[in-house]
Amino acid sequence: MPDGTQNRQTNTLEPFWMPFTANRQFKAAPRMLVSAKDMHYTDDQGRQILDGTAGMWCSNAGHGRARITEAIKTSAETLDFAPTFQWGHPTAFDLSSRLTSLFPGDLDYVFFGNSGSEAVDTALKIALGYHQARGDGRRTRLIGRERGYHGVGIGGTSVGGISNNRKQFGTLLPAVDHLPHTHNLAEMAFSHGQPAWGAHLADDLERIIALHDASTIAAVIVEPVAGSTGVLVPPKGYLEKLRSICDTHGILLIFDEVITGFGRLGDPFAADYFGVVPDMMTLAKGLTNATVPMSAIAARAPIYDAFMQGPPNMIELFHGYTYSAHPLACAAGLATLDVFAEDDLFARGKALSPKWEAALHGLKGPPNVIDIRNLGMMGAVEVSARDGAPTAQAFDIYLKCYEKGLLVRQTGDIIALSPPLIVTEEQIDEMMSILGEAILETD
Ligand code: PXG
Repeated sequence: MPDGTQNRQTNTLEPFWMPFTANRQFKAAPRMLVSAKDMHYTDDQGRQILDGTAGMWCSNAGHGRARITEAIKTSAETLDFAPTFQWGHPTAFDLSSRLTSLFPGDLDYVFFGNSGSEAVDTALKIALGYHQARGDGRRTRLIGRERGYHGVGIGGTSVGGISNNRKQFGTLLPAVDHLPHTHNLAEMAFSHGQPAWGAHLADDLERIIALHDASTIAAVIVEPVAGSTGVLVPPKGYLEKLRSICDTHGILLIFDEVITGFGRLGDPFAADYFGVVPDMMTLAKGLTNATVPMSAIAARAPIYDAFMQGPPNMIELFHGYTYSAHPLACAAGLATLDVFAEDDLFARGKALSPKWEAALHGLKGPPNVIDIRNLGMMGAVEVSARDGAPTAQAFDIYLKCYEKGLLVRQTGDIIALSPPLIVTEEQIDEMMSILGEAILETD
C-alpha cells in the first residue's frame, strides 16, 4: 500500500476511477468522445460516430438540442440553485404539473431525485413508509427479479438480479426475494416483439407469496423491459399477471422505467404501451434528455394520500436530496417536454418501430447470432459465448463497431441498441450494416 506520499499517476488518465469500466484496459487504449450533435458523437480523432444507444439509453431527443441548452443557460443565469426543503421555486411546480399530466392513470404525484439509483431507493422507501402509514408496517419484504437492474444504491443493488453487481457488497438488504427472469432462448429466440411464451413465469410471484406470506411483502419492482441485461422483452400477458397478483395481495407494483420512459417504446411510458398502470414508476435518463442529472418517482394518489396525515405542520416524508428538483434540471425537463412535443417524438418512435424491427431481424443468419429481440425502439443481438471466454465475442463486436463509427452497448454476450428517436430510416440501415459487418468479422 503506498504511504500517501507516493503518486502512482503516471499519465493524466490515471486519477479518474471510471465507473463500470475495465479501468486498466480502457486507459491503455482510451475511447474519447469530445462533442455530440443530433445523431452523432465526435471523438478525439475527429471521427463521427453514429449514436446507436442514445448515449446510455438517455439522449432520446438526440444531442445538443438548442432549446434545452438555452433553457439550462437561462436557468443558470436566473436561479442557479434554490432549496426545495421548506422552500420552492416555480419551475419545480411547472415540471411536476407537466409530468403528472403525461403520466397514465392516477399517477398524480412526483418526487425528484438526481439519478435512476436514487429514484429506485426512494420508491422502495416510499413503499415501506406507505404500508407503515396505513398501519400495515409488517410489510417490509421487497421482491425484485433475476437479471433486473435497478441502479447501484443499497436498495437497488439488493432488489437487482445481476450477480456481478451484488457479490462484492456483502449481504445487502435483508428480506429481499427475486422472481425468475423471463429469458429463455429455447422458447423465444428470434421473437418479433413480445414473445408468446412465458406469461406463466409471473405465477412464481404466487410461490414467493406462499413462502413468505403476503402480509410481509411491501412491493415488487421490475423493469417492464429489462434493459441493462440485454433487452429482455416481457412475454405477452406477463406484466398483466404481475399487476393482478399484486392487486389480489395488497402488494405495490413498481415499474422501473428509467430506460423505458420517455418514448423508448413509442409511447410516453411502458405503462402506456402495455396498458398496465403500476403504483409507482421510476424515471431518469430521458427526463432531461440526459443533459442535467435528474430522476423522478411517479406515485399514485392513494400513496401520497396515505402520508398526508397528522398535524399539517409535520413533515410527512423524511426523505429528499439537496438537489431534488434542482432549477437547472427542472428547466431542462420542461424544455425536453417541449422538444418532444415539437418533434412529435412519441409518435415518431412508434412510427419507426416496424422499420426498426425489420432492420434488426435482418441480421439473422450468421451462426454466431443466437437471438435477436426488439420492442419499440429497443433492440438486442445475442451472440454465442466463446468457449472459456464469455462476453469476449460481444466485446470484440462492440470495439469493431466503434472503429467503424457506430456506438453500441455491450452487456454479456449481447449487443444492445436504443437510438435517439430522431434517427432516420437511412441511419437505421447504416447501423445494421455496420453491426452486420462487425458480426461477420467476429466469431
Ligand atoms: N434503473 C434502471 C432500469 C436502469 O437502467 C438505473 C435504474 C440507475 O440509473 P442511474 O442514473 O443511477 O445510473 C438504470 C441505469 C447499460 C446501462 O448500458 C444502463 C444503465 C446505466 C448505465 C449503463 O445497460 N441504467
